[in-house]
Amino acid sequence: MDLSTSGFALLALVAVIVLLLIYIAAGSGKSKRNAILIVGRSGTGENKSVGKTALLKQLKNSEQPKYGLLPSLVVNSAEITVNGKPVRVMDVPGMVPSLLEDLLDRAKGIIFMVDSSEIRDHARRDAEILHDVLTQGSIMKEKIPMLIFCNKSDLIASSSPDVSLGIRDLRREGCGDAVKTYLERELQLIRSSAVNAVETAGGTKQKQKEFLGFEEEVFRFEHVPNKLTFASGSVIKGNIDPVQKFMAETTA
Ligand SMILES: Nc1nc2c(ncn2[C@@H]2O[C@H](COP(=O)(O)OP(=O)(O)OP(=O)(O)O)[C@@H](O)[C@H]2O)c(=O)[nH]1
Ligand SMILES: [Mg+2]
Repeated sequence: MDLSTSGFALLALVAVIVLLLIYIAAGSGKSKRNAILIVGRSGTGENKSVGKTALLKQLKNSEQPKYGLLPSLVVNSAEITVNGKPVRVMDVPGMVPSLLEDLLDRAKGIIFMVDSSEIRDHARRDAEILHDVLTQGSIMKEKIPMLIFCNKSDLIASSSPDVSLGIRDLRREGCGDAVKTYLERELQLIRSSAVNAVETAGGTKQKQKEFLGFEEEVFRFEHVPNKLTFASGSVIKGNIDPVQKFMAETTA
């Protein structure tokens, strides 16, 4: 091999390495959906939070800490084995909503938790967070699946009628009907005020945000393109089968 040939070979090798590095860098920059997020409101004072950290602990160790739980201020993350495969699960603290926006890019699936025993008092806050998540551009466009998990079924009184919404017995109607009805009503109201606020502020809709449902129709969950599943359970009672089913389906 003369000098010019070996020089050329060296140059080609350097070019290949550079291209390889660029390819790797570009790949690592892409959003990688590799985690299941647990999302939902936090509580203050008398009001209890929905149970996200409790759920993560249940998934990880099948038990709850002896001395209860404090509100989380950081993201709790754990690797859970689902069908023999490791799955990253992240519990996003309700007290720090700013953490949610970036993490949504990592979501392969979302477990949205509500406290079904307190849905009547907290449906507005629950729905605000749900609205933020569902209208985030990529979550809607990529149709990221979501489980709406109505926790604390152990605390629901046997009859909690709400005549104005046609709810006769929250315990019997459960997550599928009663909680869905509360959230739909609030999402409809939030949706209207969100459009009004944006239009007043600048005349154009926010970037990255999608409109929830159809503009001419009263909001229904059926209008959302994502696959939404509603299920009830109780972390404290170890009744989290719907969560495990959702995780298995989402990561299959
Ligand atoms: N009765 C009952 N209590 C529950 C259940 N799940 C969680 N809890 C309790 O609800 C409280 C709040 O639970 P956390 O897991 O700390 O709530 P969180 O959603 O992580 O709240 P933040 O970290 O503040 O966002 C704790 O006292 C839990 O023990 C349940 O199924 N039933
Ligand atoms: Mg927590």
